[in-house]
Amino acid sequence: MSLILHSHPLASYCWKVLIALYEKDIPFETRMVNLGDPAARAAFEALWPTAKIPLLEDDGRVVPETSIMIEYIDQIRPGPSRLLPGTPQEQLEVRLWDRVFDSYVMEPMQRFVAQHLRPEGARDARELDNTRRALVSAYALIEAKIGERTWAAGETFTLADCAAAPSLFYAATIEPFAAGQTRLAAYFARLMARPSVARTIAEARPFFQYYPLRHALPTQYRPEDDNAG
Ligand SMILES: N[C@@H](CCC(=O)N[C@@H](CS)C(=O)NCC(=O)O)C(=O)O
Repeated sequence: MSLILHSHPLASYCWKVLIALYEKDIPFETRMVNLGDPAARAAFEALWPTAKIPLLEDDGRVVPETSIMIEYIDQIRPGPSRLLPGTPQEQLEVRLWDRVFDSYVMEPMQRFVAQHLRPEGARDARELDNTRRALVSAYALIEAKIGERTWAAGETFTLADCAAAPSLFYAATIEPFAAGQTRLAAYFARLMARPSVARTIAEARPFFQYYPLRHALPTQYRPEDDNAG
């Protein structure tokens, strides 16, 4: 086993897999991908045509798509605890919450941030509004359905929590949680305190200066220049 993660420190889907790798305490090598460089993009596309980051390689075997990467990691390193635990029925709950965070939090969050990578005059106001509303709906769903669980799918930290941490971290810079969303806020606080998540965010911190919504980051993560002002 020799794992290579093609990645970028600011990319939310890369965080999802980094969190899983840190949960498993598994050795891996990181290769920074610069999708803005045409030659680097072409070489990366040759590995897997979507050219999305991250991409995992294990001794030359290419493993695309973050949820599959995490299932793969869980199979090759079942300890110390499973990221897809339980019976096939229980695993459906984990996969459901992984899909909820990817489809209804990560996706609108990324579309909103993509608008902010454009010059101000070139932003699509309707897209900004739609993606913000999508986040409001997703927060309401999570608040209503998470119940008394410690983690998204139960009492064990799973694949679903790997998806939740980066998606909610960046989403909260766009749309803060509503005052009454106490379960969502408490779940988010547990995620941020998880060592694998805290480590991933700490490693990304030097790059936060390039995040277009950096002013909305929680104070402790804001680039130092921004805190001064
Ligand atoms: N469904 C993919 C989504 C990955 C994804 O969207 N990655 C983003 C970075 S967080 C990306 O590659 N964006 C660059 C692009 O779309 O060109 C997965 O789960 O692996």
